[in-house]
Amino acid sequence: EIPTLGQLYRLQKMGPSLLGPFSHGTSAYNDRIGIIRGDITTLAVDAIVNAANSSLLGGGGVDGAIHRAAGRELLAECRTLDGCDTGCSKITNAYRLPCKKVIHAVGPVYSDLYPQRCETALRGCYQSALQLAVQNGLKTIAFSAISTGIYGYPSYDAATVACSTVKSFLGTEDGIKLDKVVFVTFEEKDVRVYNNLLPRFFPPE
Ligand code: AR6
Repeated sequence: EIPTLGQLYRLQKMGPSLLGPFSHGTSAYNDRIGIIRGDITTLAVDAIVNAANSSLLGGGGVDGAIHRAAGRELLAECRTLDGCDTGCSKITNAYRLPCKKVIHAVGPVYSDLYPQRCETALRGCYQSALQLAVQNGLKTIAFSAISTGIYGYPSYDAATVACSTVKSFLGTEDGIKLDKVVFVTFEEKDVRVYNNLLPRFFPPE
């Protein structure tokens, strides 16, 4: 049974600095999963996950917002990384951002001709970002809705991949090392989709 949006989650408008929403838990159902609506660049988590492109040299959307907020040093570090393959992630410092690290994941450009290939790549983004967080001793990670903007991945399908990959990972030996995974929604369509899917993937314990 899926509770209504209002019953389930307190969607929070983010202020510039926060630990509050994370320590209180943003979800009524699972204290390791959170959902927030707002600008990912304001989150004081250990790592935020950028929806980058394979050059890692910045762009529009959330990538543009992250580079603007982090400052030029981020671009300078990204230049040393030699790009990143689709479905993979690389980690950098966060410079002027309130988080500790930025994980740059390169999502697929969606194509209905190759839905399976897109799904595999998107899964790879979440999996590799989670792995990088653990390898770097990070405990809290916030994901942007990778590929669902400029890259055109249907929101519902993308959120399904996000939830299922996170759920599997949290159950592994590495996954135990993470305290919290937050899904950051920005547009209304993604809010609706996550409010529908989260209680199904992360039911009350
Ligand atoms: N905070 C959180 N989420 C955001 C923000 C923000 N400040 N701004 C946008 N979103 P997109 P993609 C959401 O287009 O589809 C760039 O040019 C947005 O509503 O940023 O993976 C890169 O360089 C959407 O749900 O990323 C690549 O070339 C989600 O972030 C290309 O876009 C992702 O949308 C990547 O496209």
